[in-house]
Amino acid sequence: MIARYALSLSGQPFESRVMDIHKKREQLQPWYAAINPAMTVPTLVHDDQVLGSSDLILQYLVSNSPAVWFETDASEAERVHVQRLVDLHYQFAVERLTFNAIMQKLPPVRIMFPALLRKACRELEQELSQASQDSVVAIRKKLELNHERLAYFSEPLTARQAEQIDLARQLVDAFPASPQGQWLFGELPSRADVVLLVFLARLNSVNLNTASMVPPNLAAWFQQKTQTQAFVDADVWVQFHPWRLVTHR
Ligand SMILES: N[C@@H](CCC(=O)N[C@@H](CS)C(=O)NCC(=O)O)C(=O)O
Repeated sequence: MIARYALSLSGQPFESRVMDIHKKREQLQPWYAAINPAMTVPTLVHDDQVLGSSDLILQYLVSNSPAVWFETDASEAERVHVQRLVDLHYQFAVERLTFNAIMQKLPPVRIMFPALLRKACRELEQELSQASQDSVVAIRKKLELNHERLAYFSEPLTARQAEQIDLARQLVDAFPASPQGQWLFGELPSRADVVLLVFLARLNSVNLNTASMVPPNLAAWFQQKTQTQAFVDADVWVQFHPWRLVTHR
């Protein structure tokens, strides 16, 4: 969603190739591993450049469409500020917040999600035994990540989500409480705008876009941005779509 929104804002035409990362696990297929050895989505391929994560895609788009972005003419201090906000955003484990919220809302998921993780581990163990040298490290990393997830998601739900909500509030608080113009730092978007708006969309989709979490001017700005063409074109989820998850769309 971050990559799509940044591409839309850049005004760069792009072709989207939706990956089924859950059921078919297309990210593990050799053709994809060849372009993205970490076997994660998203990937952007442009001319002879391959960008294998959303933060790299953001950086690439800023240097490729400089006229669009705040960073281009920003001072050193402003650039450092934007980078700090982007880094803080990437340090936040958004899937913990999301899955905790879903588990609170839909009790069967409390059983189903760890079961799916255990199944993914079994399949990854199998893939490991047939994996090429190149993919062994990435698959081991995925296994490790899934074991970490299993450990985290077996801690008591209420306490772990309370902690995550607290961290989410700290993250939102690090951003300016009011945009300075159309965007956080004036009339051009920065990478911080992109990650914050997508994060607010996620909060909204799990009913955490509340007055105690999001300052009123940011909440109004978010609502206004959701109505813009770039945001709509990027297909950023502002609501939780269980059916789209299940059908991998
Ligand atoms: N920091 C990376 C994270 C990428 C990532 O973990 N993507 C997840 C989906 S949101 C993924 O590909 N999961 C499938 C997998 O790891 O096998 C980025 O922002 O691009």
